[in-house]
Amino acid sequence: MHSEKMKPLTNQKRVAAIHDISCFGKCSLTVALPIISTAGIEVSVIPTAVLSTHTGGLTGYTYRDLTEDILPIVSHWQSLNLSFDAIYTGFLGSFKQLDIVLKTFEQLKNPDTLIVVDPVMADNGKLYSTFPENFPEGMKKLCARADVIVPNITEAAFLTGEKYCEGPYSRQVVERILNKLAGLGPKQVVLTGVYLDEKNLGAACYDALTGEINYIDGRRIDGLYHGTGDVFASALVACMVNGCSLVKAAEIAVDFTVGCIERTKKAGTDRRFGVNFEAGLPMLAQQLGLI
Ligand code: PXL
Repeated sequence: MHSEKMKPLTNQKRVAAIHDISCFGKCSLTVALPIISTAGIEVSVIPTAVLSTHTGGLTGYTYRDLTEDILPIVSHWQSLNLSFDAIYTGFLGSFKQLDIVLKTFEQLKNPDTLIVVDPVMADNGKLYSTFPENFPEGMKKLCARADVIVPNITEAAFLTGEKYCEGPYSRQVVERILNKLAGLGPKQVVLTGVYLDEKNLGAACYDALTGEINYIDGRRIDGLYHGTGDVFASALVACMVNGCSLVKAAEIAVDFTVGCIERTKKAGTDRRFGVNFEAGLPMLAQQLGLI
């Protein structure tokens, strides 16, 4: 007989994470894996591309597109009858992968699988250099199939046709964007990089079913810290799969991300090299009641 203590082991949750591997620079899978694992969740990965570094502010990176590997990986998984509590997508390696990832949803999801789409493609008003101009149009289809989408302000502008502008933002503008994003089809939206004044920055959450809007604030620290979108979305997924509500998950994820940025600012390391999320992992486990 198993003791009560054994239960969590048999009920361990499993997430499929579909992102690139940037070998250096702390983003995508190299942050999703440790952060979601910290929450006690098994992470299976489908790498979309392998790069020597991410593409933000760095040049000369290698780029191996893994488009042709995704469906064979999924087919093999299907033969093993694996089930996933969530599928979490981020940086994709090609335009063709948008349709392939849609197929992957069909093949791997069961009625209870949470689909979280981070429409990684742009920041600071600009589309990332690896994506063609029509990529946002294709990304809308992925957002339509998601339970939760996690765009930043720039990605939201590309997805809604709103003009990109820097903040502070009015609630009216934020709520118009949230409504348009919900109009793409996801059940819930977490818009990141939202600030209503110069001192605070965080996320705005929208639940399309209830119409509820929540603003979650953290301390605003000036400057662009690379990989923080992936750090935030990974923490959000970790919390939601552990049973947190959208708003509770966003609160923990904002706190976690702000902590990473503060630590990194204090250390004075190159902002392109990513944030120190590692030192925040024990606290994340504690907030989730795991230690
Ligand atoms: O953090 C988003 C991201 C993920 N993967 C790659 C990137 C970026 C952002 O620049 O270049 C390869």
